Amino acid sequence: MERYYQPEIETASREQIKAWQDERLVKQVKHVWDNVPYYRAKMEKAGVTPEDIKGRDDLHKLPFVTKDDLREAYPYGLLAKPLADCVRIQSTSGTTGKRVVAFYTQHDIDLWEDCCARAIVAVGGTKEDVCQVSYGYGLFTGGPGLNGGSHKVGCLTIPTSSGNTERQIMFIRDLNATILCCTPSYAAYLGESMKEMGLTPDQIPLKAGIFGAEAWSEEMRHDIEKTLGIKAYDIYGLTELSGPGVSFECSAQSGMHINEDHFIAEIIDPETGEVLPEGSKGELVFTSITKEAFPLLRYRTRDICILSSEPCPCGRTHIKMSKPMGRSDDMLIIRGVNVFPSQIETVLLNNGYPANYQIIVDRVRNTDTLDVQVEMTPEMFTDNLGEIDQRQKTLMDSMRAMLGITAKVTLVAPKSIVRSEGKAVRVIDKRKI
Ligand code: DLL
Repeated sequence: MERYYQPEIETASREQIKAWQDERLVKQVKHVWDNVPYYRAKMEKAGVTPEDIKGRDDLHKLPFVTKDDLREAYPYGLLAKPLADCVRIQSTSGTTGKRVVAFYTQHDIDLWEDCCARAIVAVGGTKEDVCQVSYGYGLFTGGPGLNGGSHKVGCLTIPTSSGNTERQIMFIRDLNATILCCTPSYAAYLGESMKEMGLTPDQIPLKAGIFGAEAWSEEMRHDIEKTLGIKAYDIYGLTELSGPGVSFECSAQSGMHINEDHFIAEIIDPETGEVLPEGSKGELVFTSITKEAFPLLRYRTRDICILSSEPCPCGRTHIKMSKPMGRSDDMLIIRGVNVFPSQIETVLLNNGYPANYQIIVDRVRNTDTLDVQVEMTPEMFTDNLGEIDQRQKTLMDSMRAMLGITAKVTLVAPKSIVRSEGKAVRVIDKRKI
């Protein structure tokens, strides 16, 4: 029997969901108009006032918000509540050096954790379960979000955070973890490590996994399910909207239900901004209708996907989104961490290198690798290998500080990276996802 965390919401009629969205949107637009001068200016420029927005059918009248707006308004420009009412920030990389900082009131955190709790119950989680949260804790939303959701469900929560594979496996086995939350690539890696230790799926107590923060294929799902002996479910979200739990998979494992009582989803043509009919492939745009501290109206996620309101056998009535099929910008997700080529470029320029570089991304044994090849200037070029080695180390340290993950940096001879006739080919992504 399908179980729900908030049945009256998760199985509400479409009319009820629309009524919630209409009412909450009107309130939200007034909230940002009254409290966020940046928004008011944007709306005035677009010629819209709160009176023009009577419900979700008027949503298209509002201007889009993009990552550029977040950068421009950094850090407090989009804050809609006094700082004294905020209790937390979470953060992720922005398009250049500036990070995205999202603020939360206690109420925002409460609703976010409800969304994560819905995801845990959807995979069969109850208070009898032991939930190991192996997403990173800290500024990244994965750990804190699922941790909060797991508490709400009443699971025994193991906050291992990411890394230290031996310890992860020890806790899974010794504490009989039944639900694992981490990135799909880390789940695959844990699976392989356990297989190498000679563990068969029936010796692993896990029964379900909640994996997201990066793209993963159906093949990868089958591999993970086989090695760990579990059902593997997808979860989607982004820091700007709260974090994981914007949408989540149910027992049907075919698309993720968007928590429509908190987020209104639209699909647009990334080139023209035109709203596309249901079933079209396009860029996902979200409006957060319940967030107090950091509400975003028509936020362009850059994720490409398809929406469907086909009835779902699980009984949930909220619309489903497909797995993201790519992005309409150049953001890469490496080991679950968002990386923009422009961040790498900034590090190079700050360290006195010309912007002749190539980023090579691959997936080796289910783990993403990031190699950056950087051309030296003729003045830097030397046959002193020790000096080159030192330069590479310095660059790797700066990259780690900027990106939050380790990149392998290789310095190459001047003019050795092939010049392209058109746009420079900065990124070679060899991963087959
Ligand atoms: O990745 C939040 C999250 C944490 C989601 C844990 C799921 C689990 P950000 O770091 O802000 O937030 O990155 C957001 O990651 O726009 C997508 O491009 C990508 N992404 C997130 N979930 C998925 C997924 C978290 N299930 C960006 N499949 C988003 C594919 C995903 N891509």
